[in-house]
Amino acid sequence: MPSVHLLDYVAGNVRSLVNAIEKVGYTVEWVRKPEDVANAEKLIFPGVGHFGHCLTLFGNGGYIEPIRKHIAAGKPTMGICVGLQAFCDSSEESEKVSGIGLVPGSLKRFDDSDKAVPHIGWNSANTSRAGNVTGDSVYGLRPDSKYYYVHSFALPYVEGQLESKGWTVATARYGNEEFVGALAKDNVLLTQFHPEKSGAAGLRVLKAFCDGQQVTKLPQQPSAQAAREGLTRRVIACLDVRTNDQGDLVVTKGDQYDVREKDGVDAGGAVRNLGKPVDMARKYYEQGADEVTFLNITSFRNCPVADTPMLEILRRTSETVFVPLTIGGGIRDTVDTDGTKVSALDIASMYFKSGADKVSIGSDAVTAAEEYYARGKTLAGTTAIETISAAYGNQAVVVSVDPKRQYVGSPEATSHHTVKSSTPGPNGEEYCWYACTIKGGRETRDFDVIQLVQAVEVMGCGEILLNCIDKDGTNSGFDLELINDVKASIKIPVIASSGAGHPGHFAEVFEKTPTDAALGAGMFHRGEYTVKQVKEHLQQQGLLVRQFEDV
Ligand code: 1PR
Repeated sequence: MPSVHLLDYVAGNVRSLVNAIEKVGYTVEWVRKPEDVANAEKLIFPGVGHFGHCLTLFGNGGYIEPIRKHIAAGKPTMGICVGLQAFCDSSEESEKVSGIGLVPGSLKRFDDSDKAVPHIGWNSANTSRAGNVTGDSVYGLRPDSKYYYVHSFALPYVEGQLESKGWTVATARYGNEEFVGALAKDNVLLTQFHPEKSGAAGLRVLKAFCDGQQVTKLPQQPSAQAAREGLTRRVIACLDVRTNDQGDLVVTKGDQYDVREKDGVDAGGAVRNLGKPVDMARKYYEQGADEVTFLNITSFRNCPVADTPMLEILRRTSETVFVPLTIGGGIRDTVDTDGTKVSALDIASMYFKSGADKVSIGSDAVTAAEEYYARGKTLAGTTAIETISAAYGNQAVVVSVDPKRQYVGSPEATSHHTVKSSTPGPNGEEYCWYACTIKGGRETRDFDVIQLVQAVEVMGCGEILLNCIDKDGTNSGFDLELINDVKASIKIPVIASSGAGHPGHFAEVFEKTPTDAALGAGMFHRGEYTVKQVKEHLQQQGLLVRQFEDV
């Protein structure tokens, strides 16, 4: 098999990229020191984390000159995400550090006054906006395809500026901001999006780069509808995974977090078994899920951390599922079966190496946030959220919230932040506050969801997975009041979860709240609806979605 070289200058979550490269028919050879660059023909530079951190490592490692030579020699070079940014002049993210300067321009942070930042999700990389109306596909990019982005800083698009220097530019739009989604010139391809996480559309770009196919003909000119720009509505399939009483890992689903069967032959306590995690993840990928989330809802207490069955599930899933994978459950400092201390960062690193793109933290985030307030809103620097986001970037850290409604007669009846609810409490109470819970809802804290999300945003969390125990498994729709309230209190993206029972609930949550994504579980697992049906429904309602593409 032919090979491509991958730059390994920092421990990153590059497993998915390796899988994607292998999927398009190449093997990976590693560049581990600057001298290795000379052995490379095709070189890929995966950008990790922070602009300044990335360039400092890169500069201190002695890579900049060898890479310049590699490019000057006309050899194929690709940069992904921060790997695109590093080739620009500079970035607002670290003003003291200079970029490589191959691409003129400076990266700016997205304006968060009217939208969530980071920009997470599927968006265009459309070369026709920037003047390519010839019907050509540059490095396999198509105007009607969508690609997975996750970043807070972007290169603003200024018409004609880069084109006048010989670059072909693919653009995307987030809110009112138009930015560079990809850039190509001769032997260089730079993508702000992650091709390895962009399904068939991304694999096509990766293959075109590896095969050296700079320009091909588009199979067809897309319709205006298909080439509509902007961030699509993200639909996530979530798999709650646990061991059943036979010791097998199964996908399960609770009713308000109770996963034991209540009727039928298994009534009286067996764990509800809805299928095999790897097979179900693949099925949802093929139905068009924009992301797949695994929540390990029980910890595997009798097993060494390194043998955690979730690692194997991730390894196998990431070989065939080329959309972002999130893993949650048990991400905290722990002690291994042999007594060794294992940090939350070590656990997260194992998951990233096995193919996860994000980790989701539940109980530990609540404890850390409570301590943050107890210290007078000062950061400890040692929490799971802080250490993992420092190493892998904020976008890699999700906080999963499990709130439960607490009804009160009036806002004065509690010190917590309340909402006026259209569904009164058992005694006719008109207000409620949302209490955080830990340990899968088993323990309720005197701490509200707004306190939690505001604290974890400061600590470096990049996204909130907002469950709601009252709604979980009810098929009665999302808790719109909760979602609106949380969205109004933070800038980072929110994934609405709990209560989806049919495609109309997805349309409702996107229309009646500013949520950034919506997640479903039970309705998909029970086979009542497919992700594809949800997307079709959203599209009929005029909402922009990504449809599954075949290779
Ligand atoms: O506390 O860091 O070890 O993480 C544990 C994780 O496991 C948390 O993310 C917590 O939400 C999750 N969890 C714990 N117990 C349960 C349970 O169900 N007994 N599942 C549980 C939470 C949330 C969603 C769910 C949606 C949508 N599940 O994944 O699937 O509510 O369901 P629906 O669409 O069917 O209504 P830590």
